[in-house]
Parts: sequence; structure tokens; C-alpha cells
Amino acid sequence: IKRMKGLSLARPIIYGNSATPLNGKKGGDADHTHRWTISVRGVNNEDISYFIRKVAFKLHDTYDNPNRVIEKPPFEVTETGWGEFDIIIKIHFNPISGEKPLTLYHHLKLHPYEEDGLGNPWPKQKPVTSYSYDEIVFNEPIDSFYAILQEN
Ligand code: SLL
Repeated sequence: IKRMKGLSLARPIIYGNSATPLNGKKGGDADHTHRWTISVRGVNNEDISYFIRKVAFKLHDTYDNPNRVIEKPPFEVTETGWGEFDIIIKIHFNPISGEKPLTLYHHLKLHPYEEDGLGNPWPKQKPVTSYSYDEIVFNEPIDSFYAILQEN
């Protein structure tokens, strides 16, 4: 294998969650108050599967099968529940890359801040969102992976 000496390439991602209140609507168990989606995606929703092979989301142990492995895009999990908790996100790269998996943490956000920033209460039906931007840096990538990154 040949590495691209002295070269780094960065690829941006967005990860995080949106949540909407169920307001008594059916959705899973009766004590569930929200439906939420945790996701890893491209900044403009572009396909990121050329460098990301799969994403494992480790949910709170109160969930059945808390380790959710998503093998193809969209890399996301939608669930219902009642509480906030930390989600461990493990990103596995294209095996051609030889890169080790990357672990990220996201605090699942269900509840809005009390106000919308203008002194008004948060509108009841408005989804709550919490997203982070990150850049994954590949240092001295293997030449074949470098070619894939450059082509996409
Ligand atoms: C809390 N420390 O007490 C947190 C834990 C866990 C949330 C929150 C489970 C849903 C289900 C669920 O919403 N767990 O049983 O399927 O706030």
C-alpha cells in the first residue's frame, strides 16, 4: 500500500437529531412523548457513502437492541421515547481506506429552550433540532482511497 505523503483531505459531515412531540398521538408506548431521528449526513444532503461504509448508533439501554447498525444511506435511526440521553455514534469508513472507526457523541435533544430567542415561548409543534458540523480529516490517505475521495 502507498500513502499520500504529506497530504490531508477533509470531508464535512452533519450529525445530530430532530425531535417532535407526539402530543398523545400514537407512536410506540403510551409513555413515549417524542418521535426523534438521529442522523449522520452530508452538509447539503449529498451522498457520503463513498467514504462512509456504515454507522453504528448506540442508544440508551432502555431501548430494545440499543446498538443500531445502519449499512446504507440515509445513516439514521428514527425512534420514539420519553427521555434525553447520550448517543454514541461510531462511523466506519470505506474498507479501502484502512482508516480506524471514528467515535462521536451526541446528546439527544427532545426539549426546546423555554424561548425562541425573541422572548416568545417555543411553538408547541415546532421540531426541536440539535446538529453539529464536523470535518473528518484523512491524513496521508492510502492512494486508492485518495482517488475515491477526489472523484466524489
Ligand atoms: C433520563 N437519563 O432519565 C435519562 C434516560 C432514557 C430514555 C433517558 C426509552 C424508550 C423505550 C427512552 O425513551 N429512554 O423504552 O423504548 O431522562
